Formats: sequence, C-alpha cells, structure tokens
Amino acid sequence: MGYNVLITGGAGFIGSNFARMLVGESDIEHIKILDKLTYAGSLDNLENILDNPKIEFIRGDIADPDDAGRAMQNIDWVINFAAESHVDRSLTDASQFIRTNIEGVRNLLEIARDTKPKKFLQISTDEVYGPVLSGATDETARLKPSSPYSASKAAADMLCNAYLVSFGVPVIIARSANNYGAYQYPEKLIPRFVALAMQNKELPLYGDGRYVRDWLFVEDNCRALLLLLRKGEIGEIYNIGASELHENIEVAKILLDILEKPQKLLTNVEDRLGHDRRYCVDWSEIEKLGWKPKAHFHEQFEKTILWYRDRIEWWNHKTKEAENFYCKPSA
Ligand code: NAD
Ligand code: TDX
Repeated sequence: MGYNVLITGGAGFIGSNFARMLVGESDIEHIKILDKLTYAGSLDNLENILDNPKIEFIRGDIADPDDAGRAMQNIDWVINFAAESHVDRSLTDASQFIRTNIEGVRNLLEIARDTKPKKFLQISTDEVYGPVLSGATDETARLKPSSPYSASKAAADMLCNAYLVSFGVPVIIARSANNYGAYQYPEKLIPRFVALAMQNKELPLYGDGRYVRDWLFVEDNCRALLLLLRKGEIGEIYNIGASELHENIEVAKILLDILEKPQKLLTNVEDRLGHDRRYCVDWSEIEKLGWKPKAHFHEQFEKTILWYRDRIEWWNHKTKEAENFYCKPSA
C-alpha cells in the first residue's frame, strides 16, 4: 500500500510542478488536488497529468469546512500550497490573503485534528523573516514580515506551531526562497518580464532594481518538499534556498540577452511599498537530510525563459489579466 496525498493549491505554480513530480513516485498511490482555481490557478498547469489514474482533482476552498473536510478523508500526507501569493496584490487589498492564508490554514489544521494525517507540510516562505541585509537567516530567526502577504504567511506558521503543541497535529514548515520555472503566473517578475519583452514593451524594475532574491529552481524545491514528507522531523522548520543571489536588474539583463531584446527596454519605476531589499536563508538543516539544489542557475534560467517565450500565445490571456491588475490606479 502506498501513500495517499492531498495537495492543496495544486493547480498553481509550485503545486502543479509538485504534482507532476509526485505522479512518477512508485510509493504514491493516490493524489488528491484541492484547488479553488482563483485567477492564479488553472487546469492548464496540470496538462499531461490530469488524466493520470493516480490523480483526482477537486475544485474547492481550503477555508470551506465541507470542501476541505471531504478532501482530507483518508490522507497520509497533506501538503498545503494553497495561498494568495502575490505581494503586490496584498498591498492593494489584503482581505483575501487573510481569508485564505490564515483562515484557510486554521480550517485545514482543525480538520487534521480529526482526520489525523501522518504529516502536514505547510508551505511558507523566506519572506516571513523580512529583509536580510547581510548574511543568512536560519530557522530560529525572529519573524518580521513587511507586507500583508508575508504577515499572513507568518501568522499561518504561528497557527501551525499552536496546533502542533496544543493538539499534536504533525506539522512541518518549509520556508522556500523565490522559485523560478515553468507554469508561474505572469504577474511575477520572470514570466511577466518575458511576456513584456516579447511584446517589445518596457520592463518595469521597481526602485533602483538592486533588490536581491535567492533564485531556486522549482524542481529542486519540489524534491526538497518531498524529502520533508519522507524524512522531515515533525515540529521542525526547514529553510529551502539555492544560494543563487542575484539583483533584479541582473536577472532582467540576462533575460533580455536570452530573448535577444535590447537592454533599453529596462525602465526604473516607482518602488513597491515596503520592498524587502534582500532575502537569504541558511538551508543547512535540510542539507543535513541529504538535499542540495541540482540546477545550474544559468542553464535552468535560460530553459525557463525559452519555455515562456515559446508559449506566449498560450499564456496570453493570463498575461492580459496580470497587466490589467498592474494598470489599475491603486495597483
Ligand atoms: P500560485 O499563486 O501560483 O498558486 C496558488 C494556488 O492556490 C492557485 O492554484 C490557487 O487557485 C490556489 N488557491 C488560492 N486560494 C485558494 C483557496 N482558498 N482554496 C484552495 N485553493 C486556493 O502560488 P505559488 O507561487 O505556486 O506558491 C505556492 C505556495 O508557495 C504559496 O503558499 C506561497 O506562499 C509559497 N511560496 C511561493 C514561492 C514562489 O517563489 N512562488 C516562494 C516561497 C513560498
Ligand atoms: O514587475 C516587477 N518588477 C520588479 O522589479 C515585479 C513583478 C517584481 N519586481 C521585483 C520585486 C522583487 O524584488 O522583482 C522581485 C521579485 O518579485 P516577485 O516576482 O513579485 O516575487 P517576490 O515579491 O520576491 O515574492 C515571491 O517569492 C516569495 C513570491 O511571489 C512569493 O509568493 C514568495 O513567498
């Protein structure tokens, strides 16, 4: 008998990559995907795996007790990717972030008290630590989120700890760095910039463009998360990073070179409110479990850019929705 897994938010960027990896694992018997299909989720992201006999897709809301209650029956491992994930949108209207990222997690944890999964992996983010101006933060660092998005993720982490301590829900928390790879919604830096560059439009770099992110290939992140389900210690927090620190301007210049577009498309625009200067996590705890990123940044980054370039028509309606968001006066 293999494992029965629930992936919430499995029609989004990282969740769909994780589901694609999981179907190939011989000890995985059944994979339920619970996803509300918000603007960011799409069955397109599950192309080639939706008809796999291991997969069952359920459209539903993690904050709804009935939807989540049904989905969590007979589950060994819960992995919660479902979230409102875009910092810029949280600065325009945080209400849905509170509902999904906090109330949704509380609902899942409450249900887990009854359904008793063997592991509950909460997908958090390096953004909960706030800016890390030098060095790297380990898992014991204090939380100092700067945006409504990261505050909602930090609150979820606190709830996870409370349900572990008070009720014994077997929680593990993963705090990943910025992921890049296929199927990311084009509101985020990399797919947004490919879509704009392909239309010969300006690429808006917030502020001076010298903000630093650690770029982690999504498939490396997914391997780390599966390892945590298999070997992670209940009650622990694991940072997941790649130590690939790059300024946004550098990332944008490489992207333009790959697409053979002129550097003059780069333009500095008004900064994001509360913009965190730099993130950098110390990921030695998960390294001790036997994980390391495999991707070579320049190689995988190029493949990612070309993946978006070659699908821009298919991606078009998502790009239009994302740019409409940015065009709103308050955005
Ligand atoms: P995404 O926005 O691409 O996907 C989120 C998915 O969740 C979508 O399919 C959406 O439909 C679904 N969803 C939203 N609200 C829901 C609800 N109430 N009920 C059920 N489903 C709902 O996000 P992503 O980039 O794949 O991020 C996944 C997780 O990883 C998030 O928790 C995010 O905070 C975290 N994370 C992301 C990154 C990154 O670089 N993308 C880095 C660190 C952590
Ligand atoms: O148009 C843009 N111009 C720009 O300069 C956009 C969309 C972004 N940026 C900057 C802001 C950030 O410094 O690029 C950097 C990356 O921005 P995003 O792609 O929005 O990602 P970020 O804010 O770093 O958050 C991401 O990583 C951590 C995910 O969206 C989060 O869900 C995750 O928790």
